[in-house]
Amino acid sequence: MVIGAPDLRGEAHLKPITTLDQLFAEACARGPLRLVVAAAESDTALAAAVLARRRLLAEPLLVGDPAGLSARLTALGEDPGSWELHPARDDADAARRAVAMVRGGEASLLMKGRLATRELLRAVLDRADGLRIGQLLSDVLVADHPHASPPRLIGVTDGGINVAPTLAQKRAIIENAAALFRRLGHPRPRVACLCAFEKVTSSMPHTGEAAELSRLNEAGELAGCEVFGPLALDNALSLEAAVAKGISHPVAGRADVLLAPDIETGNALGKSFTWVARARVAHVVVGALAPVLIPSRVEWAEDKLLSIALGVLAAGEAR
Ligand code: COD
Repeated sequence: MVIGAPDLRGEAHLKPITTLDQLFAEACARGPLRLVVAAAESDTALAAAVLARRRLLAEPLLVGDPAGLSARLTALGEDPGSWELHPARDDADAARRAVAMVRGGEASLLMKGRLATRELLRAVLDRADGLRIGQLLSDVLVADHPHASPPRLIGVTDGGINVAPTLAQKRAIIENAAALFRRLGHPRPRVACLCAFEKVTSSMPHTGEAAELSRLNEAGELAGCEVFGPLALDNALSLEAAVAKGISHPVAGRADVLLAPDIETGNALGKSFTWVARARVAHVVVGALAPVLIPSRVEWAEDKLLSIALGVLAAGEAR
């Protein structure tokens, strides 16, 4: 099987997915996809891989130390003999091998196990042997809106890769997230450019960039989504807050995706679902030859499973 670039720009073919439960069910209906786990000696990554295999969401291939992996699989109630294990010398070797398996068409999805995110990303970004397709790579996190009626998802981007995105990079990050949301059945996702304040002010440079991104969208130069900013978190997510501030725009109070101004904001916002609200999340890196999952080592197995589901939908490839 040869894997083409994931067509994240294609039209949506399904009813909008508005909850993580729907997302999981839809992904299970599309699977299984071959998933390679780099340095798979992580209890939560392995537990997620086991569950994904049992739910026919993924066919995992594990790269790491076969003896250690076999022992962990046995402890999880699995027969290691029924698993595809690929030896690696160390974490860097595991990253390279896992990336090569995606390049070679043996896997359609890549997930980080025990190794550091940077180590996997360096293999993914390698000019000669990585997974670049000429686009910016960015991470998109998806969570249930905790109190929206009717239910809806919230996207947060980019809390995982681009540290201090330039205006051009913010634009590419929006395009990536909007394309993923179209894949989830939202034909014209609403993107809020998140700032600390809803007016342009020279003391907060991100507000000016947010206004410029809105302008580009209005001018048709940033298409396939509705972009507005600057917006603060309250008036991005709550119609009541937007009305109270006198902001009237289709994105205000109804944002599907929150564009974070920098990695710190995106990362903290994403993690606040887990560590403040105890809510589930899924996240995926898009813009590469195949979706890449970079869950933190302390992320719950259930969230890693949801990320695999999101990756399956991002890949959009059923076998
Ligand atoms: N998309 C496409 N190409 C990229 C990207 C990207 N997002 N980032 C870098 N590149 C390309 C550059 O154009 C260049 O050609 C090459 O990759 C190397 O770029 P550098 O010099 O910036 O590369 P690194 O290795 O110093 O940094 C790239 C990382 C992605 C590793 C870096 O940005 C990073 O550490 N990001 C944070 C990752 C992380 O730790 N996340 C977890 C906690 S938030």
